Amino acid sequence: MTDKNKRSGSARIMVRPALLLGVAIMTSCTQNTLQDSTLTDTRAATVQAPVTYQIAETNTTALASGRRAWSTGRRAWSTGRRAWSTGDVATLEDNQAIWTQIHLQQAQTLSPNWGAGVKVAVIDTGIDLNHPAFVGHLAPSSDWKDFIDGDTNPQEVAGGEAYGHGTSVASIVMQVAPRALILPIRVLDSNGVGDTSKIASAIDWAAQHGAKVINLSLGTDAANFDCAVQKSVALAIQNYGALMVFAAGNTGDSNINYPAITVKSNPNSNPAVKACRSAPYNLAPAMNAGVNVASISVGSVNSFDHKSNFSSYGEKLEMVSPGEDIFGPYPENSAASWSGTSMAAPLVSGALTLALGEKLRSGIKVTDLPDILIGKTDSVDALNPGFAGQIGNGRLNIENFLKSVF
Ligand SMILES: [Ca+2]
Ligand SMILES: [Ca+2]
Repeated sequence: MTDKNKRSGSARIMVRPALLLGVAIMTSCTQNTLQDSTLTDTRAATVQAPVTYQIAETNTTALASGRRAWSTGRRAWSTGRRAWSTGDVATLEDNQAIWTQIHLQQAQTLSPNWGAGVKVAVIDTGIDLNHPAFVGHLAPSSDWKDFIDGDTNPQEVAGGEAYGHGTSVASIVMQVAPRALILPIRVLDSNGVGDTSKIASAIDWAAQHGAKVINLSLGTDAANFDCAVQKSVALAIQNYGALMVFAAGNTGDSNINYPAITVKSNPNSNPAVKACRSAPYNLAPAMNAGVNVASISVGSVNSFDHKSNFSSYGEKLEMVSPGEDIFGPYPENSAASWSGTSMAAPLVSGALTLALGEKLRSGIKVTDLPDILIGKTDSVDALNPGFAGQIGNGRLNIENFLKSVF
């Protein structure tokens, strides 16, 4: 691990969620000697019992499939240090190597509005609404939603290994685009488990409440393709002009998760999508036409541009972004770093948000942004000889992206 970890005297908590449906989560936790009495993450270290995902049997119709999805991040370590007494979140120096890697400083100079006023939906475990890091950074509370509890308070709930996941994801968007308005929507419980019918509803909600970027750091096995989610994605794009960013998944193999697996090529050629044309979805081909264009799938690399061991990959992956040891707020006024394609995706969401906060060059439409962003990545194939052609067009370079759209 990093020097930073040693310096902090942190608990190092390795969480390795299984990523196949019906397979138990195996968590492997190692804990260093605690030197910081403010550590607030001891609960996570106690989550060691295997949790079995089960397909819900009660709802067998496709509309309420009961299929489960899960978050794709894993906590690498958490410092337990207290931070953010100021009520603001800066672009944290702890992540400086990553900022250099993705040219963030130059990008933020190019986009002085820093994403001001752009709503970014974080469809996740909720966030810690009380964390001072989010003060002044959230969409109005009338936009908030919790599809797990069925209420309007998407506060993260302690007790599972995914506790803090949404807080991390939201903060990564904010660190790239500090004036974005985060719209928190809770669809995963504290174990990072959710139901795709809720995820479909969450996408609808996000679009209807003005989210221009929708981040989904979650996914399910590609075999669990879901017409309800597919239709929600299509409608968010076609009817509301939203852009979508999907984490590729942490399988470490070529099994890219759904929905990420669907967004590189025209979905109308996908047999699973064709099945959504009939009732009750009636997902017409025209509705699908722009889904791939307005969506991005994101895998993970480390700070040396080597593919992360955990990152899913394959010919259908569009790009990669740093996703290891990304530092940010953790619930209860604390801080942590996380690793996962869950962390790679919100860097891309933040990049889109920076673009949306500015006037685009004449002739460039919002729906052009994702493919321009993908096209302006830096190829890292040469650094990943075993994965050439399997890790998308390259690694995020926000400066090059923004230079092409302003
Ligand atoms: Ca709630
Ligand atoms: Ca795409």
